[in-house]
Amino acid sequence: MGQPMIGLLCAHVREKRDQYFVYTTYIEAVVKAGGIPILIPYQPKEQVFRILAGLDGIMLPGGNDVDPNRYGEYPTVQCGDIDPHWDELDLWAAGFALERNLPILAICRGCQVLNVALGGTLIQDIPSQIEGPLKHRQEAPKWYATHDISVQAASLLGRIWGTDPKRVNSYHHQAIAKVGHGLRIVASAPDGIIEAVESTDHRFVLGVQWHPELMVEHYPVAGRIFQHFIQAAAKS
Ligand SMILES: [Mn+2]
Repeated sequence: MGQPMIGLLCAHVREKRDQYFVYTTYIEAVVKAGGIPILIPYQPKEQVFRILAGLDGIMLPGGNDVDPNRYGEYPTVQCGDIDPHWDELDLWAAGFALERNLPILAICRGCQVLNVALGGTLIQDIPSQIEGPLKHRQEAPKWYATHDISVQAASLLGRIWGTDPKRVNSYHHQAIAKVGHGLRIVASAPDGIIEAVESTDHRFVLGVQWHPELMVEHYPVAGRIFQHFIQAAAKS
């Protein structure tokens, strides 16, 4: 069994930066866990599928807001930047991986994309839509864990992360509202915000709302997410 090849979907904000990119922290976390990262930029769908057909798992990284039109809503005034091509790329990849039962690790925006790919909806802006929210867009250092999550014991995440209250970092103003088909909530913040979901129908489909790739240097538990993901991909 060789090292698994992991597709990382490139960010793309055409209006702001004329580039496709994946932050180094995601790439380094995959490499450190024993995976081979393959960066995938926007291009015609058949070509994206052809690349994905040779891979063992995909990672959906963090980033912009998903276009609310993708889940049947118009953008509210608090909705942030959206990029239609980036949404297309991520949703194509998520759909492909779900159909082929390829392991998916979905982080922050990725977790939201995964939910939308399965017919779920999003809270477009936590501070204006939720009563008494915590600060989910922290201004502490990026690696620093600021709010607790409670994790379901009998779950993939429970086995990886443990169920003792463990803090996570938080860089999101959106979150899952209606949970997508075949997903279940496996972690929540004290204010009720959904912090992780996983598929009940797949080998390894995990979405986390925090950023474990930014925590790995300081919190060993964060690295376990990548190790388990890479182990699952190695069996593809
Ligand atoms: Mn949070």
